[in-house]
Amino acid sequence: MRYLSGGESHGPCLTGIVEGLPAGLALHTAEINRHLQRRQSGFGRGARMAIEKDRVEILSGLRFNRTLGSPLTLQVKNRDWENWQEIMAPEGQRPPEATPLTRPRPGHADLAGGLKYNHDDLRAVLERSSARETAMRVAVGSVARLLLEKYEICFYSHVLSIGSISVDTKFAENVSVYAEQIEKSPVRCAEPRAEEAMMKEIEAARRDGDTLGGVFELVITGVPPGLGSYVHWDRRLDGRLAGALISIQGIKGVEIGSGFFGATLRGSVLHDPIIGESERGIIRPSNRAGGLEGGTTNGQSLILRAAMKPIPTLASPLPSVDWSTGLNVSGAVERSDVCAVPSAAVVAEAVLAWELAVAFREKFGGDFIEEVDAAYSYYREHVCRCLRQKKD
Ligand code: EPS
Repeated sequence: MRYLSGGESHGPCLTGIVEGLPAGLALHTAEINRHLQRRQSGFGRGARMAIEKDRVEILSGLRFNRTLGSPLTLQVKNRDWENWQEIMAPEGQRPPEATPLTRPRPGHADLAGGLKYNHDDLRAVLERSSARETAMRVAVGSVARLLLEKYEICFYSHVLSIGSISVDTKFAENVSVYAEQIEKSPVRCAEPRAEEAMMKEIEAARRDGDTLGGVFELVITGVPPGLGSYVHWDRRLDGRLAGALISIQGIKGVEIGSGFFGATLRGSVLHDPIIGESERGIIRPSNRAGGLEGGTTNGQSLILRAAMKPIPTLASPLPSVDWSTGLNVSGAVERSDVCAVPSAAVVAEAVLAWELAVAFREKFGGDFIEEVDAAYSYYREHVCRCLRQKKD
């Protein structure tokens, strides 16, 4: 499976084309829209989210709620386009009242992008580097997720910290139990004490013209063993999942399982024993590996964490240099979010769903959904047989 996406933040729409889905997969846009809505919510978002009401339209590859096996074209319109039609016009000239953006914001793509593509107006960089692009990633990832959910693979995400405020570890360890609470929380946090403190911290940053980052965690349950492979570096699923996470705007760190903490432990403490039991066959009493060994899923839940830096657009900007005059100035001030960590967690679910679905398709193949079903059940039976055979 593969996909491409296009679209500027204040252009008419975002577009995605997904190729390689099996024919016959049930698909309802309501489910994609539900995830688009989840991405838009969260305490700390800016005024743009009050304008947008992201909804997907399917332009090809679907008939009567079943995929056709042909490319699936998705579109999410930008409501804000109405206010930007002249500034973002695909043809004609820049209107005289549209001042070019020439003060690159430290931490944003502005300077590196301006150098790379030789843009005199850095708006040309901002428009595509903006996290607006993640709306299409969520739409595409939600299609992949529908495929995986058919095989009872479930996705959870929650926020572990915002700024200096962290949740109690018991919440991190029982994410599925707290799923409902997390969905209701404006900061995707199950612990009321931390939720309140996080919101206060975001409010304080907003008052100071500042921004906040944080850490979120993803747990994916029901993953069969054997997705990805150890046989070649680019087939190792840990690399592909970590790459997908770190490609989300603002993500600066990724951990799998025990991650950096695991590096402080001895091997005898860190690694998850393999135990044979007469009732259950082979079991793993712990999951510090985060569900991945040798770049391959091992049948346990996937556990990943990602660290997001504070958003670089600051109402009280840092020093910068004017791109057109070379003079010392302050970075550009644009309408922006104060904290988008809860939204980034939803985006992360989607990008992981995509990578996992790609690996799932590699393993189980099939041009139509019944073929996938057959390959999947054959393999499940094989795995159960193997694990049950081995006893104490
Ligand atoms: C973003 C700036 C803001 C955010 C945007 C990401 O947009 P605007 O400049 O239009 O106010 O709202 O995020 C989204 C539009 C979105 O859908 O997530 C940025 O500069 O990266």
